[in-house]
Amino acid sequence: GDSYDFTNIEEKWQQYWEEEQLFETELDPDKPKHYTLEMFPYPSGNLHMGHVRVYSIGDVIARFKRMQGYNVLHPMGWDSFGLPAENAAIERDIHPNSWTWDNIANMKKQLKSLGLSYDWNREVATCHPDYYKWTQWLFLQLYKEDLAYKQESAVNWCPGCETVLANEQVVNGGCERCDTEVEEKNLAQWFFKITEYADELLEDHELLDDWPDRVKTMQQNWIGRSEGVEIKFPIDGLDEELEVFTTRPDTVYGATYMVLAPEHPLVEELTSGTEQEEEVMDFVSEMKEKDDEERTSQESEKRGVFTGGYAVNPMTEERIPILVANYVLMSYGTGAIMAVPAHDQRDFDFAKKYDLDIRVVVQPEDEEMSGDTLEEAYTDDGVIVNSGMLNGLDTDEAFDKIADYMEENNIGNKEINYRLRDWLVSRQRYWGTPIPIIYCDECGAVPVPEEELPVELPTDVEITGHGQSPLAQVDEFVNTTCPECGKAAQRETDTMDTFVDSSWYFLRYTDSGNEEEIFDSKKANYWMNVDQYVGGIEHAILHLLYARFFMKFISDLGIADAKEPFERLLAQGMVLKDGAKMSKSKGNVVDPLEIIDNYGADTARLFMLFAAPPQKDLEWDDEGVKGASRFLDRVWRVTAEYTDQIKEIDLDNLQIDNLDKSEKELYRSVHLAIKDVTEDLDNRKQFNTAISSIMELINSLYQYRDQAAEENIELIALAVKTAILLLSPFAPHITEELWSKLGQSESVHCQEWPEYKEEALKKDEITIVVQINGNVRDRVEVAPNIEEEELKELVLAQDKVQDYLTEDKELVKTIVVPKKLVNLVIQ
Ligand code: ANZ
Ligand code: ZN
Repeated sequence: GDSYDFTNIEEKWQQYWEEEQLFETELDPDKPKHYTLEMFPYPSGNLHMGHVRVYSIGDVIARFKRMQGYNVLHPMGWDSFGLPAENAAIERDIHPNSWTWDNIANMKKQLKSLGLSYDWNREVATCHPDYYKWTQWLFLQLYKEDLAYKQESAVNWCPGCETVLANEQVVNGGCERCDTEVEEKNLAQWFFKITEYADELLEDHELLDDWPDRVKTMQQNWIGRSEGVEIKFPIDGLDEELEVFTTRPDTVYGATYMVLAPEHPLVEELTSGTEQEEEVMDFVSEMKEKDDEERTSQESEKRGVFTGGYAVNPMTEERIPILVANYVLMSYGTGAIMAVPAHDQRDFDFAKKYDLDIRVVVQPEDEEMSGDTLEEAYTDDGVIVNSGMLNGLDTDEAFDKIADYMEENNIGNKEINYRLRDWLVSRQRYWGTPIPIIYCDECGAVPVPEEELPVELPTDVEITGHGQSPLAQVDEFVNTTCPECGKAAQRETDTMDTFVDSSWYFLRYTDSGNEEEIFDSKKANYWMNVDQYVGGIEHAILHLLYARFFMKFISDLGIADAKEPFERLLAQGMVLKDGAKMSKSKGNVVDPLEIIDNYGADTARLFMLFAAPPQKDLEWDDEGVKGASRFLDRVWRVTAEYTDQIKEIDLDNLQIDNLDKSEKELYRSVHLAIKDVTEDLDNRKQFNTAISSIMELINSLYQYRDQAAEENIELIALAVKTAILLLSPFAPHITEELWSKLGQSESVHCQEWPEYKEEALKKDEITIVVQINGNVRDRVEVAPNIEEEELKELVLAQDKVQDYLTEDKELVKTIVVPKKLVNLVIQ
């Protein structure tokens, strides 16, 4: 017969879907909606296997939900601002604009060759003025609400190229391009106050039941909320106080020394003119060359020096030495700590090294501890000792008591600290969204009036990789007039972090053509939130946190109701080859286009979805690809064999009352497959086992064909059609072709998802184990309601049993355990 010519078939149906606008969606209040979204790609040039995987996963969900009767939104677009476009400009003298749009055109073609069910009408590209106009609009709203502000902050500066470097351009402390040692330089930069939403971002994890726990945990650690007390320690001989942040005020009686971060302003004050000055300043300048991570990493040794100064413990009036050390950071808390070596491991290690006092103030209820014999810090809860008014309390009670006492006596204040910092969004880059601010000598920073948006990115720019922000060199861009007073003024020349662009794109999809507003609230409220978001675990923190922050802000603006953007999150695993992530540098890349050319998109998709559950890493396997291809061939052949007969069949004529045994088995297989595939797709998102169930159905069909004395063509029609329907989300082209060959005029993707019948799942035979003298010798299949006498007779009639009932043996007893076993005692 005709074999499966995937090249022509796949192209034909892709064209058909496009012409018929099969996947274009409109708001429909009468239908339940489902919004499936995969993280949009950066248009780097070509699709890689990771893309194929994530987009195949999303496509299965979208197609399945559509067949289940949902009005499905499944859009696609481009995260198209960013550094690689500028690098291409420098290295190959291509304008970032044309580089980006060429890549978009190319990758769009590649996505289409995978047969993905996108509503391309809603396509967005973050580098398009129609899109970034609204990114700028959001910036202005944040500015209005005091959630965008400008402040000095350090950047990586390459003295060789005389330019600011992104973190990823700094390699081992040197410039990626010229290898010059990178310096820190302070620039006034824009920040978003994400910290204002820290608590809400934490609390609303509660709404995210269907997110992986590990993602929520990572976000939690990133936000890093700590409740504690800021305690003021008077400084001996100075009219000043040293403030420290501690989460363990209950251990204040155990503080035996204080530590300042090297950058702490008190360091100079305490040491200037003293004999310690030189040693301390040498230490400080050595530390300033290392970044926070290097200073505090587990491997780097704790080091410190004495400042010569003393603080007074406000609870004991004791004088305790003040040191400077590498393990305390200026960027957290107050940049200073009280050290309690008996109960903090970092302090313990440091105290051991420098022979400082270790004083136990918490111990387990049934054990006495001493600082002299302690081998590591005791960090668990326990009973307070050696602590005046706190003695005998447990740690929690002591926390509350001392915190209240300190507040009442003006010794300290309860504080909540966050590890999370405000979001630095300024980039000294060309290929990004211009920040819509104008600087006027008279009026200061003035927001660009909304009706003047977008502030367009000029195209005539020289990108050399040298000098300040490229936009600063474009006079026609920079020079403008003040919106307030009309005098000459200058535009901001920084652009925004590309994470800003991707923090709200899911909302724009709901109304991407809107020229009047960021989106129509009615549409956003109909579609949001995203029911299923699919993407890489590498975005577990930043992108997902920023998107959640923007959603909350937009919700507070009153233009959308949703508080959370993504209802369910699926973090897909990586695509590996030979045990390693596919990457150019490892030379282990398999090109998706080659696989599509050689095997077809359906095979590529099916392999990806079958080889591993979506959340797990997937090992590329050429044999697996061939296996997927053979399976599709099997479906093709068995359908082809019956096509002419099935075409004539009306499934309503299927009689199920008088099916014989093999018919019943096939009938049961059909419904079992429906049940398993539906549950795997709906709840568990286990596409690999869903595909196995379809394979089992096809096997049953072949088995039936080989065994049936007389073929029940209605039943075969049911099995074939069901298999095609179940397979259609995974392999959309071949199923569309087979469906049309069966004489159907409407797309397989517009069919209703089949439903299983509970009664069809019942196995109407049970297996009874036959034992002779307690040993299993045989099994028989019987009706579940068989009479005991009938069962005995049947068992005795079995050949294997007869073999044991030789002339010299006698059956002395028959024991029947209903529905399970028959034991024959023979002597
Ligand atoms: C005394 C103490 C006793 C502490 C004890 C801990 C255990 P989290 O939970 O991460 O907020 N700390 C405070 N500021 C610091 C800084 N700038 N650099 C390094 N360490 C700093 O941690 C808070 C604890 O980390 C604080 O509580 C402080 O040590 C330390 F048995 O104070 B603790
Ligand atoms: Zn002005």
